[in-house]
Amino acid sequence: MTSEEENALYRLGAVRKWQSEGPHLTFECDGTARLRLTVLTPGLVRVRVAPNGVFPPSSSWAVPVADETFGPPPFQITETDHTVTAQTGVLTLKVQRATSHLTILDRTGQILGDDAEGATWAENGQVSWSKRIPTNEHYYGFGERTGLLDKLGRHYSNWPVDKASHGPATNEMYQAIPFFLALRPGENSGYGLFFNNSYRTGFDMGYSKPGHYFFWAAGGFLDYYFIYGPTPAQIMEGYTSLTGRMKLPPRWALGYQQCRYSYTSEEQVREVVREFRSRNLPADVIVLDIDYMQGYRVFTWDKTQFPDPARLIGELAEEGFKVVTIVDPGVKYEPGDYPVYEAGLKADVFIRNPQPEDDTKPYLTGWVWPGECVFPDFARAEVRQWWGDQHNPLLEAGVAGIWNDMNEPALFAEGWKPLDFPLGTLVGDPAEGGTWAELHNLYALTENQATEAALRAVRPQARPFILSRAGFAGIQRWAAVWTGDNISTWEHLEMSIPMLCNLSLSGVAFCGTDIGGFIGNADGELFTRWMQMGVLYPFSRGHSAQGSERHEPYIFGPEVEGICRRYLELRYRLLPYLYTLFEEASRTGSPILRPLLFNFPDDPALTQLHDQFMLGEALLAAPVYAPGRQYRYVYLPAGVWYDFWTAKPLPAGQQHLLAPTPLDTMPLYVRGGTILPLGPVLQHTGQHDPAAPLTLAIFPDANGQASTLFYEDAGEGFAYERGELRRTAFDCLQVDNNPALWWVLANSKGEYATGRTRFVLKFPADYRVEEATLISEKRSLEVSEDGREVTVPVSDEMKACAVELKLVKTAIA
Ligand code: MIG
Repeated sequence: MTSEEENALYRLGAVRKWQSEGPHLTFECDGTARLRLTVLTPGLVRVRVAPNGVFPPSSSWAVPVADETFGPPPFQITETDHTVTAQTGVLTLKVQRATSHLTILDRTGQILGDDAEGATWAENGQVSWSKRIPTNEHYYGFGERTGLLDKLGRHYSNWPVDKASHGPATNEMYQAIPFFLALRPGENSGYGLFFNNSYRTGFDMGYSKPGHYFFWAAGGFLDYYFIYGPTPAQIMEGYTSLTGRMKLPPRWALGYQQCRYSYTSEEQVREVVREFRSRNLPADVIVLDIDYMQGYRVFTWDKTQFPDPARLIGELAEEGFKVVTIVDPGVKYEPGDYPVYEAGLKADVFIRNPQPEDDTKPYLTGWVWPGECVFPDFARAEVRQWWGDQHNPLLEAGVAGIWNDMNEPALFAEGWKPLDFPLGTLVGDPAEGGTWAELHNLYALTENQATEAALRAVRPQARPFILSRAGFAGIQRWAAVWTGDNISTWEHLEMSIPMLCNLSLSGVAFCGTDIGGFIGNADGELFTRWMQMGVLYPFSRGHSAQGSERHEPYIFGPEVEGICRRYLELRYRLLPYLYTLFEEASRTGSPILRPLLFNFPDDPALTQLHDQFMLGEALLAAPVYAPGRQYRYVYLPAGVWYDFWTAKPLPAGQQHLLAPTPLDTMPLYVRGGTILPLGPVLQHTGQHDPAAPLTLAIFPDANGQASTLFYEDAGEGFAYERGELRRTAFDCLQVDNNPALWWVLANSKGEYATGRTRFVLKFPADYRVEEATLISEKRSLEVSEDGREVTVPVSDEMKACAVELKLVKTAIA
């Protein structure tokens, strides 16, 4: 900020009077300034300051739900000479009369958010808000961020940019999500803060002033949502109740996807598909990068290299492959010759140049792959409609999903110097008077909204799959996200864990990084380790840059190929579990991939742990991210744990163990108390067969109990929204505290007829089943020779069943 003289700074000052109306508690402060607290739910409070007394609109691009939709929850107001206090039942909101500063406390009186300088605003439009950092508070989320997990002491700004070859110290990335979680491990304290402002914003978490954090914006409103936890899961539920949740994707999008910049011809595409299938490397998708287009003109096909896209896509479908194509927002500026440009010109959809050089070029331009380009103004509804319609040549050919790249937007001046549009450029609905300063951050969000509408319109029965590089808070409503142009190095492999953890904690559950690394060349070892980790990314896609060596899993020789096959098979076996996690994320906003502290917020040892992650509640991965590693340390939190690969129990948790990590092994653990639903190995999700036996791998906790809530539906379409789904609670428990007598119970709800006819109960290595009976039919069940598997046939209509087991716990080597 400039000196105070040139740029006078203002604050709220003293409370003159206050009034409450519905969910709002409004304070009239010095001059025209007002402070408003809006209690949306007892744990969710919107806090706004209006310097001129006029508050921002009730909803925004990021938060489409209006305040009114929450319905006013009751809160009680008490006053003293010094304070005005609202009690919501969960939170205490205390405003100091002298300063209008706000302190938020939980039920036990613990201070959560505590204004230091509070809100300030400056002559030049900058706004900021500062609060105190309590001892032992740590910060997570912040969108797409490089570096380590915990962001205490860091500072960041939010402005999507094309940041190829980012490193640990990079600030702005492709995604801008002004949201964070504040957690105090072990102290049952946690909240989230969403700064509802689409201008360039920033967070300074004790970097400039130890003991204080502040958030600022270059313009716009002082408007944030305070989202009480205290658990990370509750915070994510609250945050996504505002900014929205991922919609349940089609099952095929959970399969492995293979990409390269680029597969440049039909023949190359066929060859890659042949290699995958002939080598039994499971995969669902092949991705076409920019070279499928004619001269990089968006929404065209290069008819020399791809003479008959519909036929090609049809052939690939027979092999169980879907096609996803890249789309760039820049439209080649090509008067006369390019129908997309001509149509856009006619419909007046491009971002206008406030000072055009001459009448023939009323639009702002920038250089991208096709040369000079113009850019649709996605903040206008009619432009989104127009853009959606342009997808027809792709969708008619049978393209299954869209990959929105370069949508920060990335553009260049002649000579490939990075460029941005002037901040004062008028964009969006003219009635709203929006400028590029306000709408730049929303460019990708609104583009993806257009893409999703187009996919829904053309294929009303298909769930859209969209992948986006840039985005803003709420991007999860429309698209999956990958972390852009990473590098084929061990450092980038390691960094992908905290990056995806923080992105996941920013509402983006469907996320991944380029497996193998995009820029540069992975060797076989790096590629192997990346594949081991990457099959657990929610979005699992291999990719590599133009000019790099090929990066398909069969390129590096038989050893690497064999290991990759085993891990791709692991992903496909995990699909029943993964799909359940996706459904949960779409309903509650829980991340799929998460840092351990998400599941164990009470364990202070996890505050900074960046090199392990959880997949849901049940799986803990400790990948290898350095060359030549024969062992790695693994931290297991409290509880009972099992080695996934051997199903052997491990020494009690809350300590480190040293895990052997030969090249073919990524340490993977299962938390005691869970039942892991596993499917058979598939080559692609088209082979999904609900009648195939579902393996229920049982991992008992210390009391001999385990459970899961397993989700199924058709994997495509929207019938699940009308109840065609099935949730089955599987519970395993000891009967009468008798360690030798167990029941496994299954109880289904929902209308989806699975046709499932068999379950296989599978026990850890230290158990032996001696006898198993299907209780309802008093029928004894088949037990495998090693005593660890019991096959349970169930009839189609059966929604509940119970199996009684007599088993012994054995000593194992
Ligand atoms: O680097 O379309 O991040 O995944 O392969 C140039 C070509 C533009 C950037 C994307 C990358 C993609 C590439 N694109």
